[in-house]
Amino acid sequence: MPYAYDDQNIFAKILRGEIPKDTVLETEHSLAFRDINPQAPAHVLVIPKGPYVTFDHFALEASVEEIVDYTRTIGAVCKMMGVQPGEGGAGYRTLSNAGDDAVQEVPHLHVHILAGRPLGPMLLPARN
Ligand code: DGP
Repeated sequence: MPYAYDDQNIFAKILRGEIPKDTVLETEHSLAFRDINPQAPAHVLVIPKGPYVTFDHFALEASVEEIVDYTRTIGAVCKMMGVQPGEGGAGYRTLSNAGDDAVQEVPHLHVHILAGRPLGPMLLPARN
């Protein structure tokens, strides 16, 4: 089933300026802003401005220009945060939740960039 984009989701409202945001970086096709409920000392969300629900949706349907802009924006935010391991930073984690199993709360693609403390193992141990 193709993705249906809900333009009433909270990030669509942020993009339209209906809800305040703490902007880190804005480009032609992307927006980076601080997470309202940070899970690490530094926690930034990067979203495309286009109506994409998940990473796979974006990766398969976005234009080359959007993909390049979005990828470069994630890199630029890592640079601004000073977390690049190749530049003496202590590292970071990017993650993007998609769908029910991953507990995606907001149905607009967002990559989390988490940093500022040891982030532990990639996933919690399985409960089954
Ligand atoms: P996820 O579970 O991956 O869909 O994470 C959604 C994230 O969005 C979560 O870490 C909290 C954040 N969030 C939800 N509402 C808002 C909001 O209104 N403003 C900001 N800045 N972040 C929000």
